[in-house]
Amino acid sequence: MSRAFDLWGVPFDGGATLGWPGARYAPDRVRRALSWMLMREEDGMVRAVDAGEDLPMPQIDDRGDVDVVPHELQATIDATSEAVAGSVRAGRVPLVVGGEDSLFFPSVRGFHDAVDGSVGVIHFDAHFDLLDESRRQGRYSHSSGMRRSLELERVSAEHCVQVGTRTFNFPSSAAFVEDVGLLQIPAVEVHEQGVERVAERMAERVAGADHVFWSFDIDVIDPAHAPGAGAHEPGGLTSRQALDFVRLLAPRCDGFGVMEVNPMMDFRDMTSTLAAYLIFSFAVHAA
Ligand SMILES: [Mn+2]
Repeated sequence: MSRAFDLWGVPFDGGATLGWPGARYAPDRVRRALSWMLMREEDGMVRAVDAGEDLPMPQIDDRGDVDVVPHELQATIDATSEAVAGSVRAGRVPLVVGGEDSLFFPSVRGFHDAVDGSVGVIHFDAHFDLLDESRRQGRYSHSSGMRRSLELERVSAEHCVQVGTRTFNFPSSAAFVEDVGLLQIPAVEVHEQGVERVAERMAERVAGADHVFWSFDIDVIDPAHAPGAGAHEPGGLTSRQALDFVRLLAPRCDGFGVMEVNPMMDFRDMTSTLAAYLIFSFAVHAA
């Protein structure tokens, strides 16, 4: 049985309390880049060159943009959760294009609220996103998505994994990872162990979850491959590694969100283009 997909844009960057705003422009640019892949269809098939086979063209319905409220974070968060939940309840796989990473939590929440059973979260990010409420960033910023997701009733740390973390972060966030038993696979380990081994570890991690949502902050990719991000952390994944992860793990996932693509920091749309490839690859291999 093949699965169908709903594409949602969330043109909002009001939760970018650190780093650069501009992710509100991502949905339009990513949609434009997607057309390059969509035109490869022949008789309902597309050649998946990396996989070495012809595969069915995924059925992606562009649902347009979520009805964001640019000056109101909470209303935007709620609208995003509703959009995602609506797609999941309709039996469709949501593909979310942020927006900055404050849309990570409402995406997971909408997904969680629309399913029964346990929910696993795959979180690709240079950062931990484990901040608790603070005066500077509030409760629902682009730095707290994983923390808030772990508070959802049927999300447990044992089914969650963070991949691609690197450079420097808060000691208190690292202590939180230990306390709750979250698995973190830093970028260093991805480079040391290779994509296939890490993908196996991830699959084991989410094996016990009834449903899996994958949130992909584009800054998990090295700035050399993805300059159009909300912040630059050197030493990240390559675009090749990212596409390989998506090809290997998409079949195990039931929702996908790409966050933090920032066209204002981008170079000739190369990051929006990569985001479109990640989304399209996810749909091809998750279908
Ligand atoms: Mn990040």
